[in-house]
Amino acid sequence: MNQVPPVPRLSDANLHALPAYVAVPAYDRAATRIGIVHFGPGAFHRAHQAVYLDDLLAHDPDWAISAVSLHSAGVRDALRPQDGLYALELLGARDGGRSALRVIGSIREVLCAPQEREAVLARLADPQVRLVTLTITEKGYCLSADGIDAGHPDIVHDLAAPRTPVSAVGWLVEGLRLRRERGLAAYTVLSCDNLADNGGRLRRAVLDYARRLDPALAAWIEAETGFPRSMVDSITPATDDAVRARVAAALGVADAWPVQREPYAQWVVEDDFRHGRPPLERVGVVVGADIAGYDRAKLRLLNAPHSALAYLGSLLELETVAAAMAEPVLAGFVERLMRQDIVPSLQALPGFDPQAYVDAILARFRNPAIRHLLAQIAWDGSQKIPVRLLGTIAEALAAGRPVARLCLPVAGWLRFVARQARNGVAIDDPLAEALARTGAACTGEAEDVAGFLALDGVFGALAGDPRFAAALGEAYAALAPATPDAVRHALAAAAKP
Ligand code: CS2
Repeated sequence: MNQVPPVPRLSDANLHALPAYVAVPAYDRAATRIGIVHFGPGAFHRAHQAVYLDDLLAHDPDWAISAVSLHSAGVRDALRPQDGLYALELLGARDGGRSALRVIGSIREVLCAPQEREAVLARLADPQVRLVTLTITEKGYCLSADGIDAGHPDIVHDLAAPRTPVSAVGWLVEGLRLRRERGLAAYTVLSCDNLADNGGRLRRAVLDYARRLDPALAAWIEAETGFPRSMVDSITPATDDAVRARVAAALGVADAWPVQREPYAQWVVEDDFRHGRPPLERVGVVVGADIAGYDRAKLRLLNAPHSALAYLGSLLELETVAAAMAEPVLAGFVERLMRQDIVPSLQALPGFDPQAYVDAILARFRNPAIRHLLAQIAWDGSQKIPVRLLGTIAEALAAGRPVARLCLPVAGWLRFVARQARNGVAIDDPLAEALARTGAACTGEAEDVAGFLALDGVFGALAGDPRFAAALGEAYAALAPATPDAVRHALAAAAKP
Protein backbone atom coordinates (compact mmCIF):
# COMPACT_ATOMS: atom_id res chain seq x y z
CA MET A 1 0.00 0.00 0.00
CA ASN A 2 1.25 3.47 -0.81
CA GLN A 3 2.11 5.62 2.16
CA VAL A 4 0.05 8.80 2.18
CA PRO A 5 2.56 11.63 2.67
CA PRO A 6 1.84 13.37 5.98
CA VAL A 7 0.07 16.67 5.44
CA PRO A 8 2.19 19.51 6.80
CA ARG A 9 0.95 21.18 9.96
CA LEU A 10 -0.17 24.79 10.06
CA SER A 11 2.85 26.83 11.16
CA ASP A 12 4.65 30.14 10.75
CA ALA A 13 6.52 28.59 7.83
CA ASN A 14 3.40 28.01 5.72
CA LEU A 15 1.16 30.78 7.06
CA HIS A 16 1.62 32.99 4.04
CA ALA A 17 1.06 30.18 1.56
CA LEU A 18 -2.53 29.59 2.73
CA PRO A 19 -5.35 30.19 0.23
CA ALA A 20 -6.24 33.85 -0.15
CA TYR A 21 -9.71 33.40 1.36
CA VAL A 22 -8.18 32.50 4.72
CA ALA A 23 -7.37 35.62 6.73
CA VAL A 24 -4.00 35.51 8.48
CA PRO A 25 -2.48 37.74 11.19
CA ALA A 26 -2.09 41.28 9.90
CA TYR A 27 1.22 41.79 11.75
CA ASP A 28 4.66 40.28 12.07
CA ARG A 29 4.32 37.66 14.78
CA ALA A 30 8.04 37.55 15.39
CA ALA A 31 7.98 41.24 16.33
CA THR A 32 5.33 40.77 19.05
CA ARG A 33 6.14 40.44 22.75
CA ILE A 34 4.30 38.40 25.36
CA GLY A 35 2.42 40.77 27.66
CA ILE A 36 -0.39 38.49 28.87
CA VAL A 37 -0.41 35.14 30.64
CA HIS A 38 -3.72 33.38 30.15
CA PHE A 39 -4.87 30.46 32.31
CA GLY A 40 -7.33 28.11 30.59
CA PRO A 41 -6.82 28.28 26.79
CA GLY A 42 -9.95 26.26 26.01
CA ALA A 43 -12.12 26.84 22.98
CA PHE A 44 -13.81 29.89 24.48
CA HIS A 45 -10.59 31.78 25.09
CA ARG A 46 -9.21 30.89 21.68
CA ALA A 47 -12.44 31.92 19.93
CA HIS A 48 -12.96 35.13 21.93
CA GLN A 49 -10.17 36.92 23.81
CA ALA A 50 -7.36 35.60 21.61
CA VAL A 51 -9.26 36.95 18.57
CA TYR A 52 -9.58 40.44 20.08
CA LEU A 53 -5.86 40.29 20.87
CA ASP A 54 -5.12 39.13 17.33
CA ASP A 55 -6.82 42.31 16.12
CA LEU A 56 -4.97 44.37 18.70
CA LEU A 57 -1.50 43.10 17.81
CA ALA A 58 -1.86 44.84 14.46
CA HIS A 59 -1.80 48.14 16.42
CA ASP A 60 0.37 47.29 19.42
CA PRO A 61 2.90 44.42 19.50
CA ASP A 62 3.15 44.25 23.30
CA TRP A 63 0.19 42.04 24.08
CA ALA A 64 0.81 38.57 22.72
CA ILE A 65 -0.35 35.70 24.90
CA SER A 66 1.37 32.92 26.81
CA ALA A 67 -1.43 30.33 27.14
CA VAL A 68 -1.18 28.08 30.18
CA SER A 69 -3.28 24.98 30.81
CA LEU A 70 -3.58 24.20 34.50
CA HIS A 71 -4.21 20.49 34.07
CA SER A 72 -4.11 18.74 30.73
CA ALA A 73 -1.42 18.84 28.05
CA GLY A 74 -3.95 18.59 25.20
CA VAL A 75 -3.89 22.21 24.00
CA ARG A 76 -0.10 22.45 24.32
CA ASP A 77 0.43 19.22 22.40
CA ALA A 78 -1.97 20.33 19.66
CA LEU A 79 -0.75 23.90 19.25
CA ARG A 80 2.98 23.90 20.01
CA PRO A 81 3.87 22.05 16.78
CA GLN A 82 1.83 24.75 15.00
CA ASP A 83 3.71 27.67 16.60
CA GLY A 84 0.50 28.43 18.57
CA LEU A 85 -1.48 29.04 15.37
CA TYR A 86 -5.00 27.67 14.83
CA ALA A 87 -8.02 28.41 12.66
CA LEU A 88 -11.23 30.08 13.76
CA GLU A 89 -14.41 29.51 11.81
CA LEU A 90 -17.17 32.11 12.17
CA LEU A 91 -20.39 30.17 11.76
CA GLY A 92 -22.86 31.61 9.31
CA ALA A 93 -20.83 34.78 8.78
CA ARG A 94 -22.87 36.83 6.37
CA ASP A 95 -20.16 37.59 3.85
CA GLY A 96 -18.93 33.96 3.83
CA GLY A 97 -15.42 33.68 2.38
CA ARG A 98 -12.59 35.62 3.93
CA SER A 99 -14.01 36.69 7.27
CA ALA A 100 -15.53 33.25 7.84
CA LEU A 101 -12.16 31.60 8.31
CA ARG A 102 -9.10 33.16 9.85
CA VAL A 103 -5.91 31.99 11.45
CA ILE A 104 -5.28 33.45 14.89
CA GLY A 105 -1.70 34.33 15.80
CA SER A 106 -1.94 36.00 19.21
CA ILE A 107 -0.90 32.91 21.20
CA ARG A 108 2.90 32.91 21.02
CA GLU A 109 3.55 30.29 23.69
CA VAL A 110 1.58 27.31 25.02
CA LEU A 111 2.48 25.74 28.37
CA CYS A 112 1.12 22.94 30.50
CA ALA A 113 1.57 24.12 34.09
CA PRO A 114 2.09 20.79 35.92
CA GLN A 115 4.80 19.79 33.43
CA GLU A 116 6.46 23.18 32.90
CA ARG A 117 6.41 24.86 36.27
CA GLU A 118 9.59 26.86 35.85
CA ALA A 119 8.50 28.28 32.50
CA VAL A 120 5.12 29.33 33.92
CA LEU A 121 6.73 31.02 36.92
CA ALA A 122 9.25 32.75 34.67
CA ARG A 123 6.38 34.20 32.63
CA LEU A 124 4.43 35.27 35.71
CA ALA A 125 7.56 37.04 36.97
CA ASP A 126 8.40 38.59 33.59
CA PRO A 127 8.24 42.42 33.85
CA GLN A 128 6.94 42.53 30.26
CA VAL A 129 3.82 40.64 31.46
CA ARG A 130 1.34 43.07 32.93
CA LEU A 131 -1.90 41.14 32.71
CA VAL A 132 -3.01 37.65 33.74
CA THR A 133 -6.39 36.58 32.38
CA LEU A 134 -8.46 33.51 33.17
CA THR A 135 -11.14 31.33 31.59
CA ILE A 136 -11.14 28.35 33.93
CA THR A 137 -14.95 27.94 34.27
CA GLU A 138 -16.93 28.46 37.44
CA LYS A 139 -15.47 25.45 39.22
CA GLY A 140 -11.84 26.48 38.59
CA TYR A 141 -11.97 29.31 41.14
CA CYS A 142 -12.53 27.14 44.27
CA LEU A 143 -14.71 29.89 45.72
CA SER A 144 -16.59 29.88 48.99
CA ALA A 145 -19.45 32.31 49.59
CA ASP A 146 -17.04 35.15 50.43
CA GLY A 147 -13.49 33.93 49.84
CA ILE A 148 -11.59 30.75 49.05
CA ASP A 149 -12.92 27.24 49.67
CA ALA A 150 -10.16 26.19 52.08
CA GLY A 151 -11.53 22.65 52.15
CA HIS A 152 -11.11 22.15 48.39
CA PRO A 153 -8.38 19.52 47.83
CA ASP A 154 -6.42 21.80 45.46
CA ILE A 155 -6.45 24.64 47.98
CA VAL A 156 -5.50 22.30 50.82
CA HIS A 157 -2.56 21.23 48.65
CA ASP A 158 -1.52 24.76 47.76
CA LEU A 159 -1.72 26.11 51.29
CA ALA A 160 0.63 23.29 52.35
CA ALA A 161 2.95 23.70 49.32
CA PRO A 162 2.50 27.25 47.99
CA ARG A 163 5.67 27.17 45.84
CA THR A 164 4.30 24.31 43.74
CA PRO A 165 0.67 25.30 43.27
CA VAL A 166 -1.98 23.38 41.39
CA SER A 167 -4.94 25.77 41.64
CA ALA A 168 -5.42 28.95 39.63
CA VAL A 169 -5.48 31.06 42.80
CA GLY A 170 -2.32 29.30 43.99
CA TRP A 171 -0.52 30.18 40.74
CA LEU A 172 -1.73 33.78 40.79
CA VAL A 173 -0.48 34.30 44.33
CA GLU A 174 2.86 32.56 43.77
CA GLY A 175 3.45 34.78 40.73
CA LEU A 176 2.60 37.90 42.72
CA ARG A 177 4.86 36.77 45.56
CA LEU A 178 7.78 36.46 43.15
CA ARG A 179 7.10 39.89 41.71
CA ARG A 180 7.00 41.49 45.13
CA GLU A 181 10.20 39.71 46.14
CA ARG A 182 11.91 40.99 42.98
CA GLY A 183 10.66 44.54 43.34
CA LEU A 184 8.46 44.31 40.23
CA ALA A 185 5.05 45.86 39.73
CA ALA A 186 2.07 43.54 40.25
CA TYR A 187 0.11 42.29 37.25
CA THR A 188 -3.58 42.92 36.80
CA VAL A 189 -5.78 39.83 37.20
CA LEU A 190 -8.73 39.65 34.83
CA SER A 191 -11.34 36.91 35.16
CA CYS A 192 -13.21 36.23 31.90
CA ASP A 193 -15.65 33.65 33.22
CA ASN A 194 -19.43 33.72 33.49
CA LEU A 195 -19.74 34.74 37.12
CA ALA A 196 -21.47 37.88 38.34
CA ASP A 197 -18.86 40.15 39.95
CA ASN A 198 -16.15 37.80 38.65
CA GLY A 199 -13.36 40.27 39.48
CA GLY A 200 -14.68 40.97 42.98
CA ARG A 201 -15.09 37.31 43.78
CA LEU A 202 -11.64 36.41 42.49
CA ARG A 203 -10.12 39.31 44.42
CA ARG A 204 -11.69 38.12 47.66
CA ALA A 205 -10.56 34.55 47.00
CA VAL A 206 -6.97 35.64 46.21
CA LEU A 207 -6.75 37.87 49.29
CA ASP A 208 -8.30 35.22 51.55
CA TYR A 209 -5.80 32.63 50.28
CA ALA A 210 -2.82 35.01 50.49
CA ARG A 211 -3.70 36.06 54.05
CA ARG A 212 -3.57 32.44 55.14
CA LEU A 213 0.01 32.29 53.83
CA ASP A 214 1.43 35.72 54.53
CA PRO A 215 -0.59 38.76 55.65
CA ALA A 216 2.10 41.17 54.40
CA LEU A 217 1.90 39.66 50.92
CA ALA A 218 -1.89 39.89 51.06
CA ALA A 219 -1.66 43.58 51.98
CA TRP A 220 0.71 44.22 49.06
CA ILE A 221 -1.64 42.42 46.65
CA GLU A 222 -4.58 44.39 48.00
CA ALA A 223 -2.79 47.68 47.41
CA GLU A 224 -1.12 46.84 44.10
CA THR A 225 -3.33 44.47 42.11
CA GLY A 226 -6.37 45.37 40.06
CA PHE A 227 -9.08 42.76 39.61
CA PRO A 228 -11.37 44.28 36.95
CA ARG A 229 -14.77 42.73 36.41
CA SER A 230 -15.59 41.64 32.91
CA MET A 231 -18.44 40.34 30.81
CA VAL A 232 -17.63 38.00 27.95
CA ASP A 233 -20.02 36.76 25.32
CA SER A 234 -19.82 34.65 22.19
CA ILE A 235 -21.52 31.32 21.58
CA THR A 236 -18.75 28.78 21.06
CA PRO A 237 -19.78 25.20 20.36
CA ALA A 238 -17.09 22.65 21.15
CA THR A 239 -14.91 21.66 18.19
CA ASP A 240 -16.47 18.75 16.32
CA ASP A 241 -15.55 16.60 13.34
CA ALA A 242 -17.53 18.82 10.98
CA VAL A 243 -15.46 21.91 11.75
CA ARG A 244 -12.24 19.86 11.63
CA ALA A 245 -13.17 18.61 8.14
CA ARG A 246 -14.16 22.08 6.85
CA VAL A 247 -10.97 23.64 8.16
CA ALA A 248 -8.74 20.87 6.80
CA ALA A 249 -10.32 21.21 3.36
CA ALA A 250 -10.04 24.99 3.37
CA LEU A 251 -6.48 25.35 4.69
CA GLY A 252 -4.76 22.56 2.81
CA VAL A 253 -2.55 22.04 5.89
CA ALA A 254 -3.50 20.22 9.09
CA ASP A 255 -4.76 22.06 12.17
CA ALA A 256 -4.95 19.76 15.20
CA TRP A 257 -7.44 21.95 17.05
CA PRO A 258 -9.43 24.58 15.18
CA VAL A 259 -12.26 26.40 16.97
CA GLN A 260 -15.66 27.74 15.91
CA ARG A 261 -18.05 30.39 17.17
CA GLU A 262 -20.92 32.62 16.13
CA PRO A 263 -19.90 35.90 14.41
CA TYR A 264 -21.20 37.96 17.36
CA ALA A 265 -18.86 38.70 20.24
CA GLN A 266 -18.89 41.12 23.12
CA TRP A 267 -16.32 41.94 25.81
CA VAL A 268 -16.94 44.54 28.48
CA VAL A 269 -14.14 45.24 30.97
CA GLU A 270 -14.00 47.42 34.05
CA ASP A 271 -11.11 49.89 34.01
CA ASP A 272 -9.19 48.73 37.08
CA PHE A 273 -5.72 48.19 35.63
CA ARG A 274 -3.07 49.60 37.95
CA HIS A 275 0.08 49.21 35.87
CA GLY A 276 -0.88 49.77 32.23
CA ARG A 277 -3.24 47.88 30.00
CA PRO A 278 -3.76 46.91 26.39
CA PRO A 279 -5.65 49.58 24.40
CA LEU A 280 -8.61 47.21 24.18
CA GLU A 281 -11.09 49.86 23.06
CA ARG A 282 -9.23 50.01 19.73
CA VAL A 283 -10.60 46.57 18.85
CA GLY A 284 -14.18 46.94 20.02
CA VAL A 285 -13.88 46.03 23.71
CA VAL A 286 -16.02 48.25 25.92
CA VAL A 287 -13.81 49.52 28.74
CA GLY A 288 -15.88 51.24 31.40
CA ALA A 289 -15.76 52.68 34.86
CA ASP A 290 -18.47 50.46 36.23
CA ILE A 291 -19.65 47.44 34.36
CA ALA A 292 -21.67 45.79 37.13
CA GLY A 293 -25.09 45.29 35.66
CA TYR A 294 -23.83 44.15 32.25
CA ASP A 295 -22.37 40.95 33.65
CA ARG A 296 -25.59 40.28 35.49
CA ALA A 297 -27.79 41.00 32.45
CA LYS A 298 -25.77 38.57 30.33
CA LEU A 299 -25.73 35.80 32.92
CA ARG A 300 -29.42 36.11 33.58
CA LEU A 301 -30.70 36.72 30.05
CA LEU A 302 -28.35 34.52 28.05
CA ASN A 303 -26.80 31.88 30.27
CA ALA A 304 -29.88 31.13 32.38
CA PRO A 305 -32.11 30.58 29.30
CA HIS A 306 -29.30 28.49 27.82
CA SER A 307 -29.38 26.22 30.87
CA ALA A 308 -33.18 26.13 30.70
CA LEU A 309 -32.99 24.99 27.08
CA ALA A 310 -30.28 22.46 27.96
CA TYR A 311 -32.17 20.64 30.71
CA LEU A 312 -35.73 20.97 29.45
CA GLY A 313 -34.62 20.34 25.84
CA SER A 314 -32.73 17.19 26.90
CA LEU A 315 -35.88 15.92 28.61
CA LEU A 316 -37.63 16.51 25.28
CA GLU A 317 -34.92 14.36 23.67
CA LEU A 318 -33.61 17.26 21.58
CA GLU A 319 -29.94 17.63 20.75
CA THR A 320 -29.10 21.24 19.95
CA VAL A 321 -30.03 24.78 20.97
CA ALA A 322 -31.46 25.50 17.51
CA ALA A 323 -33.59 22.32 17.70
CA ALA A 324 -34.81 23.35 21.17
CA MET A 325 -35.73 26.78 19.80
CA ALA A 326 -37.64 25.12 16.96
CA GLU A 327 -39.88 23.42 19.54
CA PRO A 328 -42.60 26.08 19.91
CA VAL A 329 -43.66 25.16 23.42
CA LEU A 330 -40.09 25.32 24.75
CA ALA A 331 -39.17 28.49 22.83
CA GLY A 332 -42.38 30.12 24.03
CA PHE A 333 -41.68 29.19 27.62
CA VAL A 334 -38.12 30.48 27.52
CA GLU A 335 -39.15 33.76 25.94
CA ARG A 336 -41.78 34.34 28.60
CA LEU A 337 -39.30 33.42 31.31
CA MET A 338 -36.88 36.02 29.96
CA ARG A 339 -39.35 38.83 29.43
CA GLN A 340 -41.60 38.41 32.42
CA ASP A 341 -39.47 36.86 35.12
CA ILE A 342 -35.86 37.78 34.42
CA VAL A 343 -36.06 41.30 32.93
CA PRO A 344 -37.79 42.64 36.09
CA SER A 345 -34.81 41.45 38.12
CA LEU A 346 -32.37 43.70 36.25
CA GLN A 347 -31.42 47.20 37.25
CA ALA A 348 -31.86 49.93 34.65
CA LEU A 349 -28.62 50.60 32.77
CA PRO A 350 -28.01 53.70 30.66
CA GLY A 351 -28.48 52.89 26.97
CA PHE A 352 -29.50 49.30 27.66
CA ASP A 353 -32.85 48.13 26.32
CA PRO A 354 -33.55 44.74 27.91
CA GLN A 355 -36.34 43.76 25.53
CA ALA A 356 -34.13 44.45 22.49
CA TYR A 357 -31.37 42.42 24.19
CA VAL A 358 -33.86 39.54 24.59
CA ASP A 359 -34.76 39.78 20.88
CA ALA A 360 -31.11 39.61 19.88
CA ILE A 361 -30.37 36.65 22.14
CA LEU A 362 -33.35 34.69 20.86
CA ALA A 363 -32.19 35.30 17.29
CA ARG A 364 -28.69 34.08 18.20
CA PHE A 365 -30.13 30.93 19.77
CA ARG A 366 -32.07 30.30 16.55
CA ASN A 367 -29.03 30.64 14.25
CA PRO A 368 -29.31 27.49 12.11
CA ALA A 369 -25.62 27.60 11.18
CA ILE A 370 -24.66 26.81 14.78
CA ARG A 371 -24.76 23.26 16.04
CA HIS A 372 -24.50 23.89 19.77
CA LEU A 373 -25.10 20.71 21.73
CA LEU A 374 -27.42 20.93 24.73
CA ALA A 375 -25.18 18.31 26.37
CA GLN A 376 -22.28 20.81 26.34
CA ILE A 377 -24.33 23.45 28.15
CA ALA A 378 -25.69 20.85 30.60
CA TRP A 379 -22.19 20.26 32.07
CA ASP A 380 -21.42 21.57 35.53
CA GLY A 381 -25.03 22.29 36.49
CA SER A 382 -24.13 22.48 40.18
CA GLN A 383 -21.84 25.43 39.35
CA LYS A 384 -24.01 27.11 36.74
CA ILE A 385 -27.50 26.92 38.28
CA PRO A 386 -26.60 29.07 41.32
CA VAL A 387 -25.05 31.93 39.31
CA ARG A 388 -27.58 31.78 36.48
CA LEU A 389 -30.91 31.18 38.20
CA LEU A 390 -30.84 30.99 41.99
CA GLY A 391 -29.90 34.65 42.52
CA THR A 392 -32.86 35.74 40.40
CA ILE A 393 -35.14 33.43 42.37
CA ALA A 394 -33.89 34.69 45.75
CA GLU A 395 -34.44 38.30 44.67
CA ALA A 396 -37.88 37.54 43.29
CA LEU A 397 -38.89 35.91 46.58
CA ALA A 398 -37.58 38.89 48.53
CA ALA A 399 -39.50 41.31 46.28
CA GLY A 400 -42.69 39.26 46.37
CA ARG A 401 -42.56 38.40 42.65
CA PRO A 402 -43.70 34.96 41.44
CA VAL A 403 -41.05 32.24 41.08
CA ALA A 404 -43.03 29.35 39.56
CA ARG A 405 -41.61 29.78 36.04
CA LEU A 406 -38.09 30.40 37.32
CA CYS A 407 -38.19 27.13 39.23
CA LEU A 408 -39.08 25.04 36.18
CA PRO A 409 -35.54 24.94 34.67
CA VAL A 410 -34.14 24.15 38.12
CA ALA A 411 -36.61 21.27 38.38
CA GLY A 412 -35.57 20.33 34.84
CA TRP A 413 -31.99 20.02 36.10
CA LEU A 414 -33.12 17.70 38.92
CA ARG A 415 -35.09 15.56 36.46
CA PHE A 416 -32.11 15.53 34.09
CA VAL A 417 -29.76 14.39 36.87
CA ALA A 418 -32.22 11.68 37.97
CA ARG A 419 -32.54 10.46 34.40
CA GLN A 420 -28.77 10.30 33.84
CA ALA A 421 -28.36 8.40 37.13
CA ARG A 422 -31.14 5.97 36.27
CA ASN A 423 -29.60 5.32 32.84
CA GLY A 424 -26.12 4.97 34.31
CA VAL A 425 -24.83 7.93 32.26
CA ALA A 426 -21.91 9.80 33.83
CA ILE A 427 -22.63 13.39 34.83
CA ASP A 428 -19.99 15.99 33.96
CA ASP A 429 -19.90 18.02 37.13
CA PRO A 430 -17.52 18.56 40.04
CA LEU A 431 -20.33 17.17 42.24
CA ALA A 432 -20.77 14.16 39.93
CA GLU A 433 -20.61 11.57 42.72
CA ALA A 434 -23.09 13.28 45.01
CA LEU A 435 -25.38 13.98 42.06
CA ALA A 436 -25.25 10.36 40.91
CA ARG A 437 -26.13 9.21 44.45
CA THR A 438 -28.94 11.74 44.82
CA GLY A 439 -30.24 11.00 41.33
CA ALA A 440 -30.19 7.24 41.90
CA ALA A 441 -32.24 7.66 45.08
CA CYS A 442 -35.00 9.53 43.23
CA THR A 443 -38.42 7.90 43.06
CA GLY A 444 -39.94 10.52 40.79
CA GLU A 445 -42.09 11.87 43.63
CA ALA A 446 -41.95 15.37 45.12
CA GLU A 447 -39.89 14.06 48.09
CA ASP A 448 -36.88 13.80 45.76
CA VAL A 449 -36.43 17.55 45.98
CA ALA A 450 -35.28 17.40 49.60
CA GLY A 451 -32.34 15.20 48.58
CA PHE A 452 -31.16 17.83 46.09
CA LEU A 453 -31.70 20.72 48.53
CA ALA A 454 -29.34 18.92 50.93
CA LEU A 455 -26.45 18.99 48.40
CA ASP A 456 -23.45 20.89 49.67
CA GLY A 457 -22.87 24.36 48.28
CA VAL A 458 -25.56 24.50 45.60
CA PHE A 459 -28.71 26.08 47.01
CA GLY A 460 -27.21 28.23 49.79
CA ALA A 461 -29.78 30.11 51.85
CA LEU A 462 -32.58 29.04 49.49
CA ALA A 463 -32.23 25.45 50.78
CA GLY A 464 -33.84 26.54 54.03
CA ASP A 465 -36.56 28.73 52.50
CA PRO A 466 -39.92 26.94 52.65
CA ARG A 467 -41.33 29.13 49.83
CA PHE A 468 -38.56 27.98 47.52
CA ALA A 469 -38.88 24.32 48.56
CA ALA A 470 -42.62 24.49 47.84
CA ALA A 471 -42.19 26.18 44.43
CA LEU A 472 -39.43 23.81 43.38
CA GLY A 473 -41.50 20.84 44.57
CA GLU A 474 -44.44 22.01 42.45
CA ALA A 475 -42.25 22.51 39.39
CA TYR A 476 -40.72 19.08 39.91
CA ALA A 477 -44.17 17.51 40.20
CA ALA A 478 -45.39 19.38 37.10
CA LEU A 479 -42.67 17.70 35.03
CA ALA A 480 -43.61 14.17 36.22
CA PRO A 481 -43.06 11.58 34.85
CA ALA A 482 -40.52 13.54 32.77
CA THR A 483 -41.54 12.03 29.45
CA PRO A 484 -41.46 14.41 26.47
CA ASP A 485 -45.27 14.64 26.57
CA ALA A 486 -45.32 15.48 30.25
CA VAL A 487 -42.59 18.09 29.80
CA ARG A 488 -44.43 19.66 26.87
CA HIS A 489 -47.57 19.82 28.95
CA ALA A 490 -45.78 21.46 31.89
CA LEU A 491 -44.12 24.00 29.59
CA ALA A 492 -47.39 24.91 27.93
CA ALA A 493 -49.05 25.42 31.32
CA ALA A 494 -46.14 27.50 32.62
CA ALA A 495 -45.98 29.69 29.51
CA LYS A 496 -49.48 31.02 30.17
CA PRO A 497 -49.45 34.63 31.35
C1 CS2 B 1 -23.19 28.36 27.77
C2 CS2 B 1 -22.10 29.42 27.59
O1 CS2 B 1 -22.03 26.32 27.93
C3 CS2 B 1 -22.73 27.15 28.54
O2 CS2 B 1 -23.05 26.98 29.70
O3 CS2 B 1 -24.29 28.95 28.39
O4 CS2 B 1 -20.88 28.86 27.29
C4 CS2 B 1 -22.50 30.46 26.56
O5 CS2 B 1 -22.55 29.90 25.26
C5 CS2 B 1 -21.54 31.63 26.55
O6 CS2 B 1 -21.48 32.17 27.83
C6 CS2 B 1 -21.99 32.67 25.55
O7 CS2 B 1 -21.27 33.82 25.73
